[in-house]
Amino acid sequence: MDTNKPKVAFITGITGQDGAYLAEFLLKKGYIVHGLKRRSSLFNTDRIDHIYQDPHLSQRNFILHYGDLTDSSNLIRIIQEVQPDEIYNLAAQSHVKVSFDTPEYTANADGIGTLRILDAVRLLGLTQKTRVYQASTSELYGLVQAVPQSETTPFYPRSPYAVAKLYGYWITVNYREAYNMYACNGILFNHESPVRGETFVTRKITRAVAKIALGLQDKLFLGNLSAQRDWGHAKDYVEAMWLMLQQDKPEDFVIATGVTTPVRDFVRMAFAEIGVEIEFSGKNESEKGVIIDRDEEILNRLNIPVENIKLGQTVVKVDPAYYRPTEVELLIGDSSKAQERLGWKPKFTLPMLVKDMMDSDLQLMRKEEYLRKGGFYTMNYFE
Ligand code: NDP
Ligand code: GDR
Repeated sequence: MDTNKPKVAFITGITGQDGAYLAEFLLKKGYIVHGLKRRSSLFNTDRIDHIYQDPHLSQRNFILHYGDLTDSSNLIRIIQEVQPDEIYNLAAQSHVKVSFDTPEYTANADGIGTLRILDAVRLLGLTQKTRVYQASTSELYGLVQAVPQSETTPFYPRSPYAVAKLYGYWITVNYREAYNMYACNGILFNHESPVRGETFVTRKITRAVAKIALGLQDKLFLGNLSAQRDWGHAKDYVEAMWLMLQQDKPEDFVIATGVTTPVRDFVRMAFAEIGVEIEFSGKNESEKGVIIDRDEEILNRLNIPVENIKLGQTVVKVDPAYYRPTEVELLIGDSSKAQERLGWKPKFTLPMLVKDMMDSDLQLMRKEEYLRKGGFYTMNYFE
């Protein structure tokens, strides 16, 4: 192999949280990055606009292709054209709650979609050239069998999403064993960032806290506050994906921080970032979070009007509409194999992650506040 030639990567799910961080990471390493993007009636490239390159440039190292994980011929054509050294299969219907509403589509995209990628590599005779990373998940563990969860902990998926990902996991193992492919699963625990999808719980919380601070919202409705998650930062986790494809032999790895936290405490931490203390009382559906203290020095420093933070105000309520028919109550990962073999360890702690997300959402909501105040916020195109 010509060692001076830049490596070529193909990322599915490039418009998502991880796709965006990974694309940036690989470009910095000198890769030529190709990405799969779905056609959408509105622009869906917000997260990668900063690295977008004009297609009219004669030389580009960042190239997007229209496609979909449910479309085999499209995937085969792109992979044939791109001849990637590495494929990162990150595309998925990734919302656990939504998978209960769209189980068949989720199985198609997340389960069979993985097969389509692996089989395209096989059909094109690329098994000895192209390495494949599969975005597997801690949701595979589901109903707690043992903690902390490691590569040897039995799976017990608890949602159509997790069941689809279970297929993706095993078909990756099977193609590795059957066709001697370099294919591996990263069993990643929850990872978040300022560009996390807005309907996942952490981002829903940081956006709402920022809006409450600026008087743009008065309450946040959540589901199960007792669920515990092992939350890391996406920036750290995409590095682990890359490391998994740089080894002598393909293996599966758990990527996690080893610290677990209830949703309720994430809420407390997000409010603490703006100098607000929350107390929770009540149980299950009647549980609520009330402001019991505020630090005016922090509020002033952040330029948050004190009158927006009312002592005794209920800011968090439970809405059972956000409960899942079957829930995953406790996730805590043991990433010692990755630490030993890949030399990977997370740089971000949970407090650092919460601060990063809160800083970013406060800035974002200030923009929204400015637009609202200026009368630019709602434009009715149809009047
Ligand atoms: P996101 O939901 O942010 O991104 C998902 C990406 O997949 C988007 O680019 C989306 O496109 C694309 N996509 C969805 N359906 C299809 C389809 N049918 N064909 C092609 N593209 C599609 O997810 P994350 O970045 O957070 O996660 C990346 C991967 O890692 C996912 O597979 C997820 O299941 C898995 N994972 C995530 C974890 C996490 O905590 N973030 C933990 C463990 C695993 P569009 O922008 O058009 O919607
Ligand atoms: P998860 O993430 O299901 O773990 O899947 P999510 O942030 O959606 O939920 C985490 C926990 O919070 C509870 N919860 C709520 N969740 C959402 N979305 N909205 C709420 O209002 C709410 N209230 C409480 C949930 O019940 C759950 O227990 C994520 C996704 O990124 C998957 O793709 C990935 O595989 C796993 O993480 C690891």
